[in-house]
Amino acid sequence: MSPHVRRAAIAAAAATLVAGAVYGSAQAQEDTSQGPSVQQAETLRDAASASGRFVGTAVNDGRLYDGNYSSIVASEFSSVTAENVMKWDTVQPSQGNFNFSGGDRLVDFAQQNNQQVYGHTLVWHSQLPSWVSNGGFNAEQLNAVMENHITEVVSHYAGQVAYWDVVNEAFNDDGTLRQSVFQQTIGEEYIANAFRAADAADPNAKLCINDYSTDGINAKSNAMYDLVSSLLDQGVPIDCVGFQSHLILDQLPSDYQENLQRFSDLGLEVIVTELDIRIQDPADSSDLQRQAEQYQQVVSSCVAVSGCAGVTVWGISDADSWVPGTFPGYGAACPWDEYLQPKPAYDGILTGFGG
Ligand code: 9MR
Repeated sequence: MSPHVRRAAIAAAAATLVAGAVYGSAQAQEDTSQGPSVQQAETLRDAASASGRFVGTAVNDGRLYDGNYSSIVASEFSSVTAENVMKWDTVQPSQGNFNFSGGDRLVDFAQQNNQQVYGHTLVWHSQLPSWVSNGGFNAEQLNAVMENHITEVVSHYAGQVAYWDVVNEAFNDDGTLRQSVFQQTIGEEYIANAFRAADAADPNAKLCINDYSTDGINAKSNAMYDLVSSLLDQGVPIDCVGFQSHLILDQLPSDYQENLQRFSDLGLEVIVTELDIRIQDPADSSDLQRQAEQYQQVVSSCVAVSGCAGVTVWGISDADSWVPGTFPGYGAACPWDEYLQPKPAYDGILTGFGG
């Protein structure tokens, strides 16, 4: 059995356990009701679980203290991703100084709410402290720095984090490898080295490569396809490919599902890791309706692809989204509005999961 097939079998067994646990608790609640009951509205996590998928959200650490925010995260989602607090600049801001406080807070929250934790991210050119990016390390030294970071972080969370984005955003949009400090100093083998280090630190975590603008079939996703095929051929322990899916209203690639499918056909899990759909200001009701349909299409594409393990949205509320800060003139990208009221997009996701 090749390493990735072995990993996929472990993954399937773990997913069944999680789904069973969630379903089991819902059953227990129903069994205590007397006579005809008023059905509680179905949540995203119920619908996702019924389709054998997880539904996740990025969690903003600073917002977990808001009871309205945290109760939505707890009740609607079966998976959580740290929006920022598991990134290198937070976790190892200076060499050898590790800070797991934010990540530990999220893991505790997830355990209290019977949720999976999706780890984001180990090796990325952004949110990388300058002691790494401008440290003047040679190839051997930087490889050791990278592997040590991975070993410390993954072993700290071993058994608690189900998936890791091991390498994030390795490509340019034209499909060439991004000239990050890792690529420039170590060369392309930094990618395989990173996966091997993560596998050694937690053989049960599922290990992903993640990128944006790989959502349709294009030069960048073709390059990703070639890279992961070659990693599999070399026996590198890779389990999954993340498709960030930071989409623009009315620009969902028509070959979105076909693209997920071709990666799934390699025997890898595919995951929609950072879904949002931004709208040019001001969003009107027709925009919000089309946004709902496009959220639904993304989710139903995942449900239609056997290897698609789940969908994570990149934040619940328009009040906290990264979009307006990065794309001035765009917003309204999330499933809840700035007052934490569900938007039509919420129903789109629910319907996409078959709810
Ligand atoms: O949402 C994150 C935002 O709060 C940070 O300021 C930003 C810094 O780069 O990162 C955002 O999340 C990114 C994710 O980690 C990787 N893919 C793109 C996401 C949006 O920029």
